[in-house]
Amino acid sequence: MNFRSQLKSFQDKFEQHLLSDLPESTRRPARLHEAMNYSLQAGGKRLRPVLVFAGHRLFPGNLDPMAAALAVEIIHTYSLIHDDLPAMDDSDLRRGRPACHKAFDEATAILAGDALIPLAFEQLFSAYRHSPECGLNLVGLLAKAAGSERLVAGQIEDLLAEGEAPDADTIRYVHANKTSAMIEVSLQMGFSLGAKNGDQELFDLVGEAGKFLGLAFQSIDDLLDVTQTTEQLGKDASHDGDSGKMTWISLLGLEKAQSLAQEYTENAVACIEQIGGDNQFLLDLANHMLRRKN
Ligand code: GRG
Repeated sequence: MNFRSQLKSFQDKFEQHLLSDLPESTRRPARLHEAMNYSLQAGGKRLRPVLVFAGHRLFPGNLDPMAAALAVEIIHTYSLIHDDLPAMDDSDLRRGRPACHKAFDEATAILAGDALIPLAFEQLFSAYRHSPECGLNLVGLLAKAAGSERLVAGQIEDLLAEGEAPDADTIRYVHANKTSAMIEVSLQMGFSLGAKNGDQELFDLVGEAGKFLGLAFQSIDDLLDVTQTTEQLGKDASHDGDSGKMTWISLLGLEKAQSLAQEYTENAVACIEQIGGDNQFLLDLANHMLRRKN
């Protein structure tokens, strides 16, 4: 299967499970489940689930990575819902449609995000309870990546830096945590469900690949914010400049920010080559991410 067909096949399989494995919108309290499903089923690139599958594919094992893929996308979706709130990034548009707090209301959006967090861990519990050592390991990895020293750390430093003069240390910290944390852990969770689960050196290398992929992804996200339209992005364009965000572009300018994205991708590719295994899909994905337009 070529890269594009494989990517589509991963995305399609994931969408099917998202429809069948999660609480239905009609289940009481319906407004809450409706809001959770509204945001979860709004499409999106499903990059993090694809990374779980790609991480698993490196050295495949017997455990199904689907629940891990659902768990990371559920956490990612909660973070988007909360990020869009007026108290944070104040965005009206997400994944090509009104943000959750616009389609419902702020209180419902906060609660939908809140309810998604335990739902992610419940997925891991249900799917991997018969392999408790592996299941607990995944719970720990995801909890740490989503916690106060990674995802939430990146988010608060990003908010605190708004309007400040850009500096490289802050930008790197924010990107490494707000963006790379979830990308890293997606690859590592997939890898941990595979045959080389106990290999610490490989696990660290997989994390390193994820870190660079995340740094590249965020640099490109910042470039797209200034080069693409709202329609192309499915979220508000020129948002970073409007809200005084610290980005590589504000520090280095467009051209240098573009070279940095290229450099991070090359670093990711070097790690992925060193990992070995069935790494062709992940290599292709790294290059695909560099060329993305939304
Ligand atoms: C609220 C704790 C908390 C964290 C929010 C996700 C996030 C952190 C902020 C959103 C803004 C942003 C630029 C985050 C960096 C990560 C990122 C680029 C998220 C968007 O991910 P995509 O492009 O979105 O993969 P889709 O919709 O395709 O899933």
